[in-house]
Amino acid sequence: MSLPVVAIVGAPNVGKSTLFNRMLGRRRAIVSDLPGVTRDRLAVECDLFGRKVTLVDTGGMVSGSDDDLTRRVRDEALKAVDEADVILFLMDARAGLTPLDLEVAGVLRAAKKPIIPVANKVDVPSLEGIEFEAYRLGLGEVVALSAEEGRGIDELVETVTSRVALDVRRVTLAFNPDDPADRERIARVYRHARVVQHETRDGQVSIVADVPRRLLARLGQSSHQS
Ligand SMILES: Nc1nc2c(ncn2[C@@H]2O[C@H](COP(=O)(O)OP(=O)(O)O)[C@@H](O)[C@H]2O)c(=O)[nH]1
Ligand SMILES: [Mg+2]
Repeated sequence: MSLPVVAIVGAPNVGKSTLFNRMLGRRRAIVSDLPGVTRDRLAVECDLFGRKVTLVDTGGMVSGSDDDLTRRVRDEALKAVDEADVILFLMDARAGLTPLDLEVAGVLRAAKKPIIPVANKVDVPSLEGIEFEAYRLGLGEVVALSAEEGRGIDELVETVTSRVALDVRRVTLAFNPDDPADRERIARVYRHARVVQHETRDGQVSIVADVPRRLLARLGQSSHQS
């Protein structure tokens, strides 16, 4: 659970599951023309240009009256804000801003988490510029892409990795390789951090690494900041 969590949030049918699959590079989430077909929140470990994250597709069942729908979408956004380190706020650029988008934006704006507004369904160059409406939300630079056609995905991944990187600390870690608990910690560092330098001296292992903040706490006393 120590990987940074990147959650895809937004109103039904904006293309969250399509983007999720596209970022994973394989068909995992259930995508359908029918709104509300994704039954569960899906969380999958995902390698974004060498940076491992947990990617979350949100948006479970959405049915019932408009009031129910608004409540469910708001609940999903709140959950995502709670769990995620970075939030991809997806909108359908071709539909323009909808009341549901505004609802989600309201929830996200209150959160002190990095938000990347994304305008989806910009399938062809002639549609470029259609994302500008999303700038009205005042959530910062909008990434335009087409999850279905695979346009703009690399740019999005770059933006995500730069935001995730904000939550990384460069630390020097000292371990005793004779201690099984320390050996487990070393393995954890290699799994979840970017190792910059590894030295063994006087029977001690010294590792300089960019470590996600949330992992730091779990490495215990053998870590200290450089
Ligand atoms: N034209 C177009 N359609 C898309 C794009 N991304 C998703 N869709 C379609 O939008 C519908 C809803 O997609 P889905 O991923 O299930 O949306 P979700 O409810 O937000 O998870 C499906 O019919 C998708 O094929 C896109 O980039 N362009
Ligand atoms: Mg879905």
